[in-house]
This record gives sequence, C-alpha cells and structure tokens, in this order.
Amino acid sequence: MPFGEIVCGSPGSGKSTYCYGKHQLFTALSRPISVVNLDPANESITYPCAIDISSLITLQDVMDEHGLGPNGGLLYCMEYLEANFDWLEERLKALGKDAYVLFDLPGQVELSTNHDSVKNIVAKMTKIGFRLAAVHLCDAHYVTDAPKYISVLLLSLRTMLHLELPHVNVLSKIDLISQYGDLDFNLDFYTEVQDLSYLENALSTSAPRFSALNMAMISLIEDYSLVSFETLAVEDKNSMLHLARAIDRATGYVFVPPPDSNAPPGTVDTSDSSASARSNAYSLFSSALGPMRGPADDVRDVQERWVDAKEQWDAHEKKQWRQEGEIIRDEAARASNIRERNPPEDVHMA
Ligand SMILES: Nc1nc2c(ncn2[C@@H]2O[C@H](COP(=O)(O)OP(=O)(O)O)[C@@H](O)[C@H]2O)c(=O)[nH]1
Ligand SMILES: [Mg+2]
Repeated sequence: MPFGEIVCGSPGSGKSTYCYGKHQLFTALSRPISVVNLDPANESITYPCAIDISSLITLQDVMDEHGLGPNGGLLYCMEYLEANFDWLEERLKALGKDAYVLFDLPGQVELSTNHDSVKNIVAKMTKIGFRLAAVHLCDAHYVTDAPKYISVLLLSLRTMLHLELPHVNVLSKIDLISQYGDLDFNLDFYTEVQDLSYLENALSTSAPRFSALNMAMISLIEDYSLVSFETLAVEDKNSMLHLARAIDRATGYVFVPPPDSNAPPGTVDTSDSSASARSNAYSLFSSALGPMRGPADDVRDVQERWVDAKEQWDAHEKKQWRQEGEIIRDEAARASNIRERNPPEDVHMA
C-alpha cells in the first residue's frame, strides 16, 4: 500500500527544504522515498524529483496563453492537473505499491483552505490506494506575536477542516526562534494549544480595538480542539526523526527494513540472531502506537535545545562534529598506511 504526505504551507514556510531533508534522511535510513513536485512555479528543485508537474504544464505557458497573472495561472495549473489526473496516476503507479511519496505543493494557501482542486486530487489518490497525511508547515516566527499566532491557528484549523486528512501541523525553522526575542510563554504553550485565554492580555495591549473579535476567534479555535503543533529544524537529525515518527503515527505507517538491508550509518546493529532480525508484528504495532520516546520527542527538550540553552548546545554539537571528523580522518590515514605497507598481490608481482 503506498503512503504519502501532502506538504502544504505558505510560501517560504520551508516545504521544498523539508522534502529535500526528508529525502536525504530516508535514503540514509534505507527507507523508500520519492518526491513529487506539484508546484509549477518551483524553478530550482534541489531534491531528486520522481515526478514533476512541469512536464505536464508550466506556469509560464499558462500565463502566456491565457493572459493570467501568477496566482490565477497557478490555480489553472492545479485544475488542469485535476482534469488530467490519469497523467499523475500512471506515474505514481510506476513508483510501486510500497512507495512513500512526498507531494511538494505550491505555497498559495487558498489551495489548501478553500480551492477544490487539491482536495479532489487527494480524494482521487485515496481512491487508488494511497494513505496520506497532510503536513502543514508554518514559520515558527508567527508564535512570537499573539495576533500572528491567532492567524496561524486559524489557518491551520481551516486547512484541517478543508483537506479532511490525518493532519500534522508543524512550526518550521524552530532553530531561528531565539532570534525574534523572548517568548511570552514556554514553547509547549504554543504547540499544545491548551488554554488560549492567557493570550488575552497580550492581545488587548497590541490591538485593543479588536480584543472582543480576538477572544471570539480564540473560543472558536478552542471549541474545535483540533489544532496542535510539532516543531521542526530541518538540519537537526533528532528533530527530523521526531517529526517522521509523528507522521508515521498519523498515517499508520510501520517500516520494516528488508532482511538484506544494511543498518543505517552510525547505528548499532544488534540483530545477531535470525529471530531478532525477523519482523514481529506485535512489537511493531505496539511501538508504533505507544508513547514516543526519543530525543526531541518532548517539546521541553526542543525548548532547551533551541531557546533556553541554544548557544551551549550549538557549541556542544560543533565539538562532537569536530571529534567525528577527526575519527574519520584518522581511520582514513590508518587505512592508507596499511595499504602502503601491504600493497595488493599484483603490485608485488610487477
Ligand atoms: N534556519 C532554517 N531555515 C530553513 C528551514 N527550512 C527552510 N528554511 C529556509 O527557508 C527558506 C524557504 O524555504 P523553501 O523550502 O524554499 O520554502 P517553500 O516556499 O515553502 O518551499 C529557504 O531559504 C530555506 O533555506 C529550517 O528548518 N531552518
Ligand atoms: Mg517550494
């Protein structure tokens, strides 16, 4: 059964960078992954692209042919893709039944909040057997200001209600959050969205005229009780792994490495007997459904890493990287010494 992620969010929220980062991570973990670019305005694609909408339709052609602006042209492209879904279906089927596909969407938020094409394309993909989750990226700098935070909560809620998929909202670029000054609350207040009434003070100071409206929106968000956030720093392995676990739980994906696959670099392979190498459905499902335990799984760890002790952690990581680099250099030097002392047989013969 193929699985996938609909990666959506405003322009610049980090969708394409996330797709690239996840492609690198999953390739290192020997997990299947393919990335599909559905953004016809994506000019410099950094990731290896399995399917590119530009080979079906380009934004420039639509704008030239129909006299549309960039926004109208983009909506046209998505409607065209919907009408020609068999083009996408044929290529998705070629990726195989075990494919794991990331769909890199354009940044126009109306595509995931009210326009119907993406929703209809998603429905068609579900019909052909895809299990999808929506991954909605929001720039973390929105939480540094109460009115902006309300707007991002509303946008997330609207996207969840429109796409009707298992949904993971993500505060992206969390590594930059300390640059925007002190937060009014700890990070868990913003990610767990438990009691928004604490925002009342900040809202009535920054926009007193709209305080009743703001409070009405807060109670709307709380009544639905749907929105919460994960966090992401795309270059941090623990952060990426945590998000991957959260998305796997949303889609119900359980990864069983093929028996002949190598352990990912930097991990200890403990599967010395054939029994422990065999997949055990019970333990797989109980670990998939159990509590998440790993670095960065608790938002308080994220707070410590990127807010409270960012400089100390940065220095610590730099030291670790230096040490790892030295170990690799030493090993390479030792290997080349051994080769010089014991040249291969055919060199002796000569
Ligand atoms: N510091 C930091 N920058 C990021 C992160 N994710 C994306 N960016 C940067 O944000 C900018 C926009 O990213 P991009 O992936 O093009 O956004 P898109 O328009 O949503 O596809 C780029 O300059 C990225 O390098 C992150 O986790 N941390
Ligand atoms: Mg992009």
